[in-house]
Amino acid sequence: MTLFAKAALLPSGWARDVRLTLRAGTIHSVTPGAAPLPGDHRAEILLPGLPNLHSHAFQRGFSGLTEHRGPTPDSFWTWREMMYRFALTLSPEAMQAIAALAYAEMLEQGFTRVGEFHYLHHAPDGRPYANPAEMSARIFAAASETGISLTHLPVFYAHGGFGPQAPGAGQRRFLHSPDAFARLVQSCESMARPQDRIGLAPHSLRAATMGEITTLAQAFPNRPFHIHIAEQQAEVADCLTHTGQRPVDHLLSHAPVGPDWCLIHATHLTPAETRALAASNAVAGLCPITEANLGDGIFPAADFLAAGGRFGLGTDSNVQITAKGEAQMLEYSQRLGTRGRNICADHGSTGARLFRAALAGGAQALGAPAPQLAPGAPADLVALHDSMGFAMADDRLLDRWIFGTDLTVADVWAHGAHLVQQGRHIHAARLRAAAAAACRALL
Ligand code: NGQ
Ligand code: ZN
Repeated sequence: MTLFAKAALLPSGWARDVRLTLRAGTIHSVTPGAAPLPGDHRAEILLPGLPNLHSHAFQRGFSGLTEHRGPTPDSFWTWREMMYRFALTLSPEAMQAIAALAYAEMLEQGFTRVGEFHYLHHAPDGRPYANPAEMSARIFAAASETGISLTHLPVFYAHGGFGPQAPGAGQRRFLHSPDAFARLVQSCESMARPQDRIGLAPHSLRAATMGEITTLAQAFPNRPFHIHIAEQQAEVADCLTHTGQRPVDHLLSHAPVGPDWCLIHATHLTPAETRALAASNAVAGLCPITEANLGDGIFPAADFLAAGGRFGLGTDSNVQITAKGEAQMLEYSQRLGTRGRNICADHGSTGARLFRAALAGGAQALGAPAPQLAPGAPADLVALHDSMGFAMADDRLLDRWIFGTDLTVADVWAHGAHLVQQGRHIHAARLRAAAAAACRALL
């Protein structure tokens, strides 16, 4: 496959008239200042594909259906009850159909790899399926059907809360003994395509004890290691009651947190925790649209970035699937909180800072080579269309994509496959029909 782009974001910066050749899932050559050849796919603006570092694909199935309240105040915790009720209804077939739609939509938005934080493991009665890795197999099948690259993060879940408390009935599909969990990780290894990675994820400090977390980190070193943390204030208060420390402080002082780690949300941080998290070189896994939807709070982005912190972006609950929207919401939450503008910028373009940081942080968190338009890099590419046709080749393109209205995703390649054409996933109609049928049956 060969491509010609009028403007392309190379590791060295923006270039014009760039010709690329792709071979076997990787970029073979990149030539700026070239002339197009017959047969080249013609792109306007070419970017590396973004990693989506945090997804619960099944939650796509109830997008927009938790936006009403009953007689009592609604919260993260009442949302979680609804989410659990939905989770108890899902068959393996529905899981695959919903995940495939979510992954196709991610590709349509410019995400070329997904980190699937996967905890819906067992049958609705809580017993393992005949194949204990059945639900993980459905995630791999959805990734294969759509072509997105997958970092699969099977989740270790054992408890219902700090203490530890016994798990609740709504959590019965999530639970493993440490031994059964280790077997699940092994099974996942055997399902991975060459572009896939297997990490692991103790769900949270609520669902795994510090002893379980450190044992897992020792047993499975050098892989993506993700955990939800400090998302809700009630969780911070519970952690203080049980450990005398706040969640991120507690984790950083008891676990070997380093560059393989990704702390999802990490919303509630003191200034000292913010600096310590940045210094750990772990990635903060920010999911700004879900964090807004669930009423989590505002991540201290300015202080974290000033301390050299690394972050990536995730679509988490998949209530909306949009790459530019996550970056935009991150910046807008900061503006609302600080009453300033261009908070996530260094100096210069905010869009470029957000894009480059999310690219590097997302790849780090997902244990994948950083997507870049360079020979040897994975052929994960996004072509944007500019409806205004401005002849730009600079960072304003990223500002206009993320904050403006004129740039849209036209084509996407993941691992060299041309999966999105003219804004649509090549199997969009079939995948949408299958997911719609599965969801209608559940509702
Ligand atoms: C999850 N999601 O695991 O899907 C969580 C909710 C929990 C988000 N936090 C459940 N966004 O944290 O216990
Ligand atoms: Zn999550």
